[in-house]
Amino acid sequence: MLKQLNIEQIDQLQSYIEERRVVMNPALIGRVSAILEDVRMHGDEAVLRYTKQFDGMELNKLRVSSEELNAQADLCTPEFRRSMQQAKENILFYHQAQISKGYRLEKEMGIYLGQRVLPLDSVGIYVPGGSAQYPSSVLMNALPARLAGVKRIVMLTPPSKEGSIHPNIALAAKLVGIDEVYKVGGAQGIAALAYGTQSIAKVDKIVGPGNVYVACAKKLVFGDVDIDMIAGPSEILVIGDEGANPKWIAADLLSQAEHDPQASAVLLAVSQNMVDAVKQELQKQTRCLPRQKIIHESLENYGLALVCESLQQCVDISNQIAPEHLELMVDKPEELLPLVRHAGSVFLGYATCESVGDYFGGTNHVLPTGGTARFFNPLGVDSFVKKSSYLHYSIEALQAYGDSIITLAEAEQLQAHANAVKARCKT
Ligand code: HSO
Ligand code: ZN
Repeated sequence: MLKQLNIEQIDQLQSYIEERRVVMNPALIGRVSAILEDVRMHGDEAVLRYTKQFDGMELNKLRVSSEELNAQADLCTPEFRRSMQQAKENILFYHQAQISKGYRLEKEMGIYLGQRVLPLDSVGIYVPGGSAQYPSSVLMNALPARLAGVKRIVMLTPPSKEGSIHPNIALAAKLVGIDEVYKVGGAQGIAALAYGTQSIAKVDKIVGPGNVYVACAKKLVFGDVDIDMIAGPSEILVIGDEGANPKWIAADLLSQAEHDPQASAVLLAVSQNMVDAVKQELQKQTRCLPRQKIIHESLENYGLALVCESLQQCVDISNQIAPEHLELMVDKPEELLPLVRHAGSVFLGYATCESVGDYFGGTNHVLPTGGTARFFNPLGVDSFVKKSSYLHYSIEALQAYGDSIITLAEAEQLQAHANAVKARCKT
């Protein structure tokens, strides 16, 4: 199930990963644009019409009442509630350190200048429906926004078959203090967030994963609002040394393969024995897994193994791939970490399986995929702020430096710019 490549095929490995980036063909773009335009023109009426057409739900209002939210959240088990609470604390602990305050610099003659960091006013979190209900993602998206100081955080999620919202999602919303929740999904939901309707006020930024329609809609509304990123299928790359347990490596590869038939699981090892042992384990463990159909497909498509000459070479290859998640299943992970240049999030040592980070450890699980860890960041507090600069010159300072400003303005033949300085500098 794990295809084995040799070192000469490394370019192939990279294209395997990159070909999984979400592709938007003209037909898809056409369909999604039509929905966006319809919602922009007709508001709630269009949203309700699409909800009937795509979700088979005839709703008369989109907003989830607080009674309904509470009632759904009350259906959760106490264990789930407690675990979510612990995860929330760890996520807050990690992200608190990301809060930045801006800066102010002072110079001679009363000159000062600086940058302020300001929260976005409003953010919409999209939560997909269907089988992939991830309450953990609600925490990962909303908590950094809260820490950034965003006042209005709203949640959109398609109605379930019963016309309600999933209890675990309701509990997650309550835990992060979201009370504005709407039963809307798909491109129509993204349009409502971007342009506003009679019942949903528009937001400044839309975050959260979704199907291809949602991804395409987010791409198309970018510019009218900000978006987080276009999330591709999950990826794990494990670097294992001789001391790593093949059972654990296999378990971790499977943990991401089970997400999606397009998910990718890559093993870089330093011996053929390790690759063979992991392959055996994969077969054994997959037999007992409920999502084995998805796993078979994803390992068939994007399950790869490679034997390298050294750990250094493993890291070099990993840097070329820029995986979303990188596990360093090695004896001295801190020695390898400084060599890692491109990875969304790195998991250090034998015990730290990716699941720790997916749910609990505190680092964010919204990460760049498809090789985009070369230039994109994990979601964080920074994703929910914008910056604004300021500058102050005293008249004395302007008179001291006015000539230089006038020279630069006149070089660009912008006389009015020069005059604005001259008017103040005349004695
Ligand atoms: N590994 C996923 C995050 C997730 N895992 C959510 C479980 N639930 C995205 O990288
Ligand atoms: Zn996961």
